[in-house]
Amino acid sequence: MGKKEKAEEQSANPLVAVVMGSKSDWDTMRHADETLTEFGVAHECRVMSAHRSPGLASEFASTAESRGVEVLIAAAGGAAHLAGVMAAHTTLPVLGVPMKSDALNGLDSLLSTVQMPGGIPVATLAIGKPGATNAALFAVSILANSRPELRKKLHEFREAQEKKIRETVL
Ligand code: RP5
Repeated sequence: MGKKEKAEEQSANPLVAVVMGSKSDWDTMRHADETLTEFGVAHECRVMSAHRSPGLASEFASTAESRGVEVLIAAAGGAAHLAGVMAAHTTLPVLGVPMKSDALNGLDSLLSTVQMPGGIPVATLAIGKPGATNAALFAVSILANSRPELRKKLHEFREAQEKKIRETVL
């Protein structure tokens, strides 16, 4: 199967939805996309904004569960309300990824994403690329609770990661 066909197969009936506030977030969020692809998890990536397209954002989150999505990853920068808005409209787990911003280096995004009021949780990851990668790994970890093949892949991933460190020669 070619790369394009594989990507098409993975975006049919997505288990994970990766949403971001702007196309400018893609360079960071492609790391979440790549990680989910590596684990063979069906997912979709979409741009929507809590502020610029509020109708789309609320509609997307409200219908995610009925479409078979099990985990939402939401990335935004600055006044980063996308993950919170997603969480307000669904009881699916929402993983927030704060984008590094020009003005405050992502501290604004981090605080906007993490400081949710009690009752509407957003699990917030690190700012930028590590957050994007870890959000995908966290999503895999959630899905792996009921999918032994994913649990096995996660163990193999960790083993390979450790092997690489052990074999590092300076
Ligand atoms: C947020 O504003 C986006 O998530 C992005 O991180 C930031 C800047 O967006 P653009 O002005 O580049 O579209 O909504």
